[in-house]
Amino acid sequence: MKKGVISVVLVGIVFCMLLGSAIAKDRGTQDSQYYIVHVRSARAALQISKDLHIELENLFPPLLYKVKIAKTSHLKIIQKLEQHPLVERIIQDVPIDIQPIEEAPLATVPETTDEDKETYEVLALSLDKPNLTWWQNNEGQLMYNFIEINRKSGKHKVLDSLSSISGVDIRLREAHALGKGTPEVTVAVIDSGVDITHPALQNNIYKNAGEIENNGVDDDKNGLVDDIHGWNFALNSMDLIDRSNHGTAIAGIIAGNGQDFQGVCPQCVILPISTDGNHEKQSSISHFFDALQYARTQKVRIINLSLVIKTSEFEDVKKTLEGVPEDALNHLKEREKLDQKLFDIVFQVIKNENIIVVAGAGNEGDRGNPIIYPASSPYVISVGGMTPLRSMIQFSSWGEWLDILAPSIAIWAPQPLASEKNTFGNHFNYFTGTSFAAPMVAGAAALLMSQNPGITADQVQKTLTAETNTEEIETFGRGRFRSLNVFKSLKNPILN
Ligand SMILES: [Ca+2]
Ligand SMILES: [Ca+2]
Repeated sequence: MKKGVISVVLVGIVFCMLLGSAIAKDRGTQDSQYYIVHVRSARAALQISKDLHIELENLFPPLLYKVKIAKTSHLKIIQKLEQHPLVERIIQDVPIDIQPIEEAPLATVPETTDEDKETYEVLALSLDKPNLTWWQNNEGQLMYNFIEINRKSGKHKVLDSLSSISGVDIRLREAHALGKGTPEVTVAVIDSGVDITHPALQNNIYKNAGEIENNGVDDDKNGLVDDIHGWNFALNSMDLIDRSNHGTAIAGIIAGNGQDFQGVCPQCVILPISTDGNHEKQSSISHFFDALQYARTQKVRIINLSLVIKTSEFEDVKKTLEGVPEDALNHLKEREKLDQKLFDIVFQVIKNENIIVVAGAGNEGDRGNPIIYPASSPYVISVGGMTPLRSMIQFSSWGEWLDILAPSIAIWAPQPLASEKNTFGNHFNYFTGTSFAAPMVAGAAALLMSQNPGITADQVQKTLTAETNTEEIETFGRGRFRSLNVFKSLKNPILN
C-alpha cells in the first residue's frame, strides 16, 4: 500500500508563480538586441571595443559584458565578435524563467485496490507539544496519522499514528548557545522579494550606506537610483514586494529575529534581490547576472538561490525578435539550450571570491527526478530535503551533485504582512519544499563566517558537509547523503 501525503496543517501556501521577468528596454529596443560577450582576459573588453568600434557595457566584469546590436546588421557583427581572438563566446540575452522552486506536492492520489476506501498519510501537529519549529528543535511534536477515508460515506478513521523523532532537526538551540551571528555577514536572497517590514525581519534588512533614501539620486553611482534595501532587476526598481509568499519565508529562515521566532543566524543581515516581474516583465539571462553582480558589489558573503533557471521556449524567444532576418534566427536557434557552462564560470568566480552560493535541490524527485539548475552546478552547495523521521523526503531531487539535506516539510517561517493572518493571529505559516531547506544551510554558513571571519568558501562547504559534522539519513536507496547539524559545524570548523 502506497501512502499519499496530505496535510491538514499546511494552509495558504501559494508560491509557484513565475518570478520571471525583466526590463524590456534592457534587452534592447525594437531595432536592437542585447548580446552577452564572454571575454578571455581582464583587459580584453577594452581591446575588443577598440577593434570592432562597439561599446561593451559591464555585466559581470571582468568576464562578461553586454553589447547592443542593431537587428538589421547583427549577424555581421556577431560573426566579427565570434572571430575575435579575445572573445570566448557570445550568446544572445534571451528571456529565461527564473522560478522559485515550486511548492512540494502535499497530496498524491493513493494507490488502492479497494474501490470504497482511500488511505492517506496526514501530517499534523501533536496538540500536547505545540512547538511549531521542529526544524530547529524536534521534540517529537509532529505526528503522522494514517487515515482511511470511506469514499461513499466520506467518513474517516485513524488507523495508526507515528510521532516525529526527537532530535531530528538542525540542532539550532545548541548552536545559538555558541553564537547568533554578526551584522558583518550579509546574505543575499535572490528570490520573489522580501517583506522588509515584517516584524521578524525589519531590523535585519540590508541598508546601502552609499545611498540616500528616496532623493531620486543615484548617490553611490552604481546605476541604480535609491537602491537602499536591495533591488528588483526584473522591474528595474526598488519593488521588493514578495507576491509569491516565498522570499520572505526564506529570509526569515536565514536571519529572522522576532519576538517569537529566530532564524538560523538572527544577528546577520539580509540583502533582498528580486527577479519578480509581477507578470509584466520577463527576466533575461543578463538580469540574473546583474543580480549576482549586485550581490557581489554589496559585499555579501552568501547568496541563497531557492530557484530554478530554465531557458524559455524558442517560440517565446522569437516573439522578442521581430524584425531579425531568418538566417540570424536560425543561427540563434542552435544556441537555444541554457548555456550552463557560462553560469558555471560565473559561479566559479563567485566561489573563488569566497562568496558561498547555496541552492535548493528542487522538488522533482517524485516526477522522474530531472536535473535542476543551478543546484546541479559544481560551484554551489546544493540542499535536498529531509523529514522529521530522519529520512530523505520523497519529493526531493537528488544526484551525485547533491551536497547535504535539511528539513523541508512543515517549516514554520514568516510570510508577508499582506497575506492573511494564520489561526494564531500572526504572519507565519508552514512551508514545504527544498526551497526552505537551502536557507538553513545558507544561515549555517552565515553563522560559521560570523564566528570565523577568515574562513574560505571551500572551508565552509567542507565544515558543513563533513561526515563528523552531519547526521546519517535513510535515503531509500538513492545514495549516501547526510543532513545538516549546525551545532557540530559551529563547534568543529574545518579551517585548513
Ligand atoms: Ca545607487
Ligand atoms: Ca538616493
